Amino acid sequence: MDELIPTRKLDEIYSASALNRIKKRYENVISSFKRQFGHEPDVVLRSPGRVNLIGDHIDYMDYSVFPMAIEPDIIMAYRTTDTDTIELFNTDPEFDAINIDLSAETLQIGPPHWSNYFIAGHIVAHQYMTSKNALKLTGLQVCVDGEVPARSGLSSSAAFVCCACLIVLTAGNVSVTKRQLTELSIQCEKHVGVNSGGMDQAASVNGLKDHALLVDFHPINVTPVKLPDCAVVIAHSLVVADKLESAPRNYNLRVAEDSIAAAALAHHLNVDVPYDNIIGCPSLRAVELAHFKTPAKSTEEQIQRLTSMEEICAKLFPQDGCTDEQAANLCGISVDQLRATFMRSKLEYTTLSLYKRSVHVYAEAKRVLQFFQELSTTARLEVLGQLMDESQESSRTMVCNSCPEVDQLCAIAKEAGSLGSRVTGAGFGGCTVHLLPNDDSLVEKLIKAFKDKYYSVYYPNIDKKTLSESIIESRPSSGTAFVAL
Ligand code: NG1
Repeated sequence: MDELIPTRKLDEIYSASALNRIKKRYENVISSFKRQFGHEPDVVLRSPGRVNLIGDHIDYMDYSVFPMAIEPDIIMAYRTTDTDTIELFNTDPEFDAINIDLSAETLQIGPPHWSNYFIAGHIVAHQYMTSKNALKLTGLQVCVDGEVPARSGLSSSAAFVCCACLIVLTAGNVSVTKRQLTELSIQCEKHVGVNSGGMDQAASVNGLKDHALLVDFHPINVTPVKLPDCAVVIAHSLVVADKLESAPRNYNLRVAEDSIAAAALAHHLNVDVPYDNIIGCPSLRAVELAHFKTPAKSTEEQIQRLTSMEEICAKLFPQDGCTDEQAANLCGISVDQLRATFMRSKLEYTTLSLYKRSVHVYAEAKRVLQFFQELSTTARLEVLGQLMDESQESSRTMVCNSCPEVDQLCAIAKEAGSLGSRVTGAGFGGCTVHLLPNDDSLVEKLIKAFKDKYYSVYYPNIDKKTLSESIIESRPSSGTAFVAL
């Protein structure tokens, strides 16, 4: 992670079979840039989306996750100008062009608009440059071209903020390592309003061809692990999960519930934990570390510890949820303190699901370890698939971030021979991920089953383009890079 963001040629980034199409895509980005701004861009760069193989809704509790970068990515081409404006343009007409005024002292996130993700990258890069006394902000002309489906759980937003942050830094003559860009881009989405963990940005920046990535947090670290001979197929449920709009009842609520569960556990176990997670509260991992005092000596011991944390949660928390009064009581604080500490962003709920969420976190953290252990030893696809299926069951029943359409896609996939099928990323709709042996006929059978039993049944009027973009077979791709054309 300590090398500078690389410059790569197209054939180092994309698979051979995609190259012809990709070359046309880049030609289109350059000609769109010329049409819009009257000249060529100075620099072209890209950052990929990601699919998470296993380990969801645990990164913000500091537990390791297992994503891989995918080929669909966001490309940005830019040129610096001596104006006080960022001129943002998107090749997709659904996203209207916009000029952002740079003359104000600091940029502010505005009402919901795609450009907010650029502004978030700009704010974070600007703060970093100020801290390094490297302040040289310029005007920018930027053309964006995205192939990561938005609001689908494949991290289009992370790919976007990684590109935006890198543009502002590079235009200001600041070079960054992969580690620095990972750490900076993790801060971006908080500005837009989602208290996100760091999985997506870590995967986007550090992606490596043919490798999945074990991402650890606190401190952040990425260990590439070669995937065995297998196929990974992604299918979009086409249920659009608007993470920002639904954050108070979905994503941000999960972060708050886990944080409250951590504080309650710390109180119960009589341990001190730092209040330093993404919302300034304790993490469930910090409680585990404080409870066991010394690091586990082996994966087996770590797995046992996680099992015993699960058992403690199951005894401590009521299974049908807690009122604010019960939660405050469990944490040993008043209801006012509970709200002031854990509910600084707006939340919508009837009861707090401390039991379900905390048991999921410890169980899913365990599955990630088992997945990693299996991959690093015998790499049996059936075992990996089984862990993915168990993860899906936990999403469905404990995190409650699956939905009937996602369940349906997983059931169709299992019937068609998938070894493991689950919702990926934040969920609440979005994409599913499926593991198969590397066998073209099996992959074709699966894709046909999705088309016949899902898309043509639930979306009979689906157009060809949407259908082809909804099913992605992707090898692990490389991460953020400047592109040598
Ligand atoms: P996606 O699927 O990109 O919305 C979100 C978070 C991750 C992680 C997953 C759930 C952001 C940018 N990303 O991913 O950090 O928490 O949900 O595992 O919010």
